[in-house]
Parts: sequence; C-alpha cells; structure tokens
Amino acid sequence: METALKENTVQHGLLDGFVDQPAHQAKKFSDANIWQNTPLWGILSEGVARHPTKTAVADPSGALTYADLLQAADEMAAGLQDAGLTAGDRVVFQIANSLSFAKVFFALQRAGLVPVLALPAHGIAEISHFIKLAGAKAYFGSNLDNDGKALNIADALSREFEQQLSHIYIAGEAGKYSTLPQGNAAQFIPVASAPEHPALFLVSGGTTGLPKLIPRTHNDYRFNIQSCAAASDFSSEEVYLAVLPAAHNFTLGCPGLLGALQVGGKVIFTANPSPDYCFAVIEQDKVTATALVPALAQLWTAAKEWENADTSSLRVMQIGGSKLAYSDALAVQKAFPGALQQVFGMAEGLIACTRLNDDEELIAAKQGRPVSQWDEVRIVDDEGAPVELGEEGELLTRGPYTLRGYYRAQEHNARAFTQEGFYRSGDRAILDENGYIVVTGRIKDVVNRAGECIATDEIEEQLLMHPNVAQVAVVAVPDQHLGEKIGVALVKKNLAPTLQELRSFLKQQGLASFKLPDELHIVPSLPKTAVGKIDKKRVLGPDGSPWVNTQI
Ligand code: OOB
Repeated sequence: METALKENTVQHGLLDGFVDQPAHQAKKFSDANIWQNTPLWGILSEGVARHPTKTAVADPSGALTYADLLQAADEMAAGLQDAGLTAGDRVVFQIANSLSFAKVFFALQRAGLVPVLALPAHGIAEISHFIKLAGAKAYFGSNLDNDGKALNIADALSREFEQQLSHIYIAGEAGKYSTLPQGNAAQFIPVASAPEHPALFLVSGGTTGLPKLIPRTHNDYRFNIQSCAAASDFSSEEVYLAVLPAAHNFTLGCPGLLGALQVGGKVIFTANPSPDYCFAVIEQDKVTATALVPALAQLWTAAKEWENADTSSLRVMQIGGSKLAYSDALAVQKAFPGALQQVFGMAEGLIACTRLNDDEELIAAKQGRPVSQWDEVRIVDDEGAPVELGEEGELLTRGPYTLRGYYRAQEHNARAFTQEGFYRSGDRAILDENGYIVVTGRIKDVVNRAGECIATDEIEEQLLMHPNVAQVAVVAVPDQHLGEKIGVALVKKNLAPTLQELRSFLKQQGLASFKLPDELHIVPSLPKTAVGKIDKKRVLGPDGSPWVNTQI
C-alpha cells in the first residue's frame, strides 16, 4: 500500500459548477460508513494488496494480473504528470472495450485527472461539447481496430481547440498523435483526491439536446459499485464480460467491471457483442456475469436456438437501460435459466434491480427495487404531490449516490431537481408495497391525438405480444386534422403484419379504439443510441416527415 500520498490542493476549476451534497447529508453518509472516504483507485490497489497475481483484466490481445494492471497504470500516470497534466484537470476519455480501457482509466485516477466518460459511438459534436463544457485539457481516444474514427475526431479537435486542448493521446495506431505515455512508476506517488469531489463524469443518456455531465464522486461511486455488487451476489469467483460500452454506467459500475474488480474477480472486455462471438467466450472462459440492453438480449435469446455453445456458467444476465418487455423476459428466462436480473438504472444515480432469489414471475414483470436502503424513491403526480401506492406517476429520487446537480448547468438544474434535492427522472413508474418499481414509460413520451394524450409505451408493450413483432417504436406523427396521430415503426419476426391485423390484435387485447395505430411502417431496423437502446427521437425524420431515419 502507498504510504506517502500527495495532497490534491490545486483543483483548476474542477469544483466550479459542481453541486455537492449538503453538509448534513454528507456527514450522515460518512458517519454511517456508507461513504468510506477512499479514492476510486483503491478498488485496484486494494486488490493488489490482497491477490496481486490473480488475473484482473483480459481481452483478445492478452491479460493482466492485478499487480500488472497497477504497474501499467502507474507508468502511464507518471508519464501524464511528466507531460504536464495535473490533479483536477479534466480530460475526455473515449476508449473502446479493451485492456487499454482499464489501463488508461486507472492511470487517470492515480494521477487525479478527472475523465468525462464518452462512448465509442459519440461523434465530434458530442466530444467537442464535452471538451468545451468540462474545460478539458486532454483527449484520449482509441484506434484499436484501425478504422481511423478517433484520428478524424483528433484532427477536428486540434483545429477547434488549438489553445485549450494541450494533449491528444490515441491507444492503438496513433498516426501523427501521441501514443499513451510511459513514465517511471517507481518515482510515482498516487494522488489522494478529496473523496467528496468528482472522480469522473458520466454523460446523460438524455432524450433531448447534447448530453449533460454527471459528476460522480469517489465516495458516491464506490458506494454505488459496492451496493450493486452486493445486490448481484458478486464474489471473487466472478468472471464479468464487458459487452456494452465499458464507459456506460451499467457496464462500468453497476456492478460492472469495477464491481468485479472490487471483489477480486476477472473482467473480460469484448468490442464484439454478437452472440456467436460472446457465447464462445462464455463457454471458454466460464463467464459468470454480464449486462445487456433489451435489444441485444433479444438477439442473444434468439441465437440460443441455433448456437450450441455451453452458456451454463452464466449466473447473472443483467438486462436494463430500457424496458424489457414481459414477453421478452419470459423468453430470456427460458433460454438462460435462472440468470435474468432486471436493472433499472441511470447515470444520475439510483440503481434498482431484481434479486437473483426473487420469484421468477416477479423478475419477469418488475424492474427491481433500489440497491441501497438509503435510496429514497417518490412517485408524484403532475403537481409534484405523492400518489397513492400502486398508482402511476413521475419517479423522483435522492440518496447517497444520486447527483444533486448536473455539472455547469445551473439553469437546467433549477428544473431537474425539487427544492428538497430530489432528481426528477422523467420516468413514469409504479411502486409496489415491497418497494419494487415497474417502469411504464417516459412522462413526455405521449401522442396527443385529437386532444387525447396517449402513452406510447402501453401500445408498444401490447404490440410486442404479437408473434410477428420483434421490435417496435410508437411515435407521434404530425397530422393536419388530429394534431398528432399514432405511428408504428416495427421490425418484423417471421411474416410482416398489416396495419389492420395489428389494430384487431390490439382491440382483442382490450386497447381503447382511440389508441389504435394510424400508420404502420415495417423497417429493417430501428435507430439506436450510443449504448444500443432504441432511439425513439430519431425514428421520425428531422423535418417531421416519418421514417426517413431507420437504416441505422
Ligand atoms: C442506464 O442509464 P442511462 O443514464 O443511460 O439511462 C437512464 C434512463 C432511465 O431514466 C430510464 O428512462 C431508462 O434509461 N431505463 C429504463 C431501464 N433502465 C434504464 N427504462 C425501463 N426499464 C429499465 N430497466 O440506462 C442504466 C444505468 C445503470 C444501470 C442500468 C441502466
């Protein structure tokens, strides 16, 4: 363990625009020992102290033990300090699932640098926005598959941020840019950042405009990881397959790769989410845990019909990020017996999940309960008043790992939080008497048809029960007479259904006639967000004309 720790005194504006927990809450969390006042990099250094020679991380290029990973991180951290980056500096981090992800992530933590965790699918618009907003000095990209995308981003950034962006590093083929630096680890002293200050910024999966920055502190993120690891029964035997982008909260810390490392397990990175590839890895490496979005889980479930690989080592298959339809949940339970865990989470904080020993029916039907008893969840009506138990409303939340404000977003924060500091999630949900949550949609996701407000998710849920519907998005289509009409874009299973068939199917299911779809478009695929959720706002073209943007 480290003896001498360098005080992180200079923050270079890190705290400008950071909203922390009120002092009395912070004291309460520390007194209760849920905030442990240790740095995020402790996950790795504690692992080195306990089991240095165990494998920590692997990808197709090789593997590193806990000691190797810390050594590699410290060499890089020393190199970054030599290059003039100092504690509290913000950097934008956009690295694909690989050993480099782990090395750079821990190097940044050891050097006290604060990364914005961009996703590989983000383009120049988002990256440039992150650099501006965070006042970042450095960009870390990866060109591991040699597609040149990171180099194009680097070119654009070096033109746009000639002054501000002093460092660009590329993992893999770096072209004219610097490869990741290496300094002398023996001379290196890790930075002891203040544990109540941001350790990293997650980006919001928001439905409008550019993503916002979500500060996650050492204290809150470690508690997040630890609570999720407990809720998923993570142990030192864990072999975690990082399939979704590692920079997304789900894969990173819920419990994700950091949760697996926290308990002494092993993390395998893959940049290839296809079932044929992943099933082979699961069989060969005896993978025990992974996390998927529903669209990917559907693919994996279907592939079980023809792939013969033995996936029985998979103890927990977490599915979250968007609503897992009940019918899909049943199919997952059949294909991967005993493994389904639904997770309802958000980069902003609150994580809820079903528990592995819950009743199978509950696991299929509900999104779960909070991972910590310190999480506060409220369901409120349009006026912000709490609804009766079992009634639908907007989900608000507050707690020891939920943000108190987006970074540098004062105006937005005034709307996104209540006076008492509850985060308004924008999710519509129902709470049961045991604290389990059923998510019923987004509060704003409605079609206003002739004055009637219709929640699209109810129609989607019903349509997914149809045997020929694989994926579906119900959206508002502008209409001269009705204001908006109900449009359906769907990916078919087997035979394509007609609009008439769907309308009579929905009628049979008991749906009111004003909720029946007006238009149907069969599409080869639906647009997806950077983490692979169906991106409903892109189903409709930018000029308001329907279905132009469905080829992604
Ligand atoms: C996860 O995080 P984000 O920040 O990308 O997205 C959060 C939003 C939630 O507010 C909700 O609208 C939706 O994604 N969501 C779900 C869901 N899980 C997330 N909606 C319905 N059912 C679910 N199970 O997506 C995220 C972060 C950590 C763990 C898991 C997911």
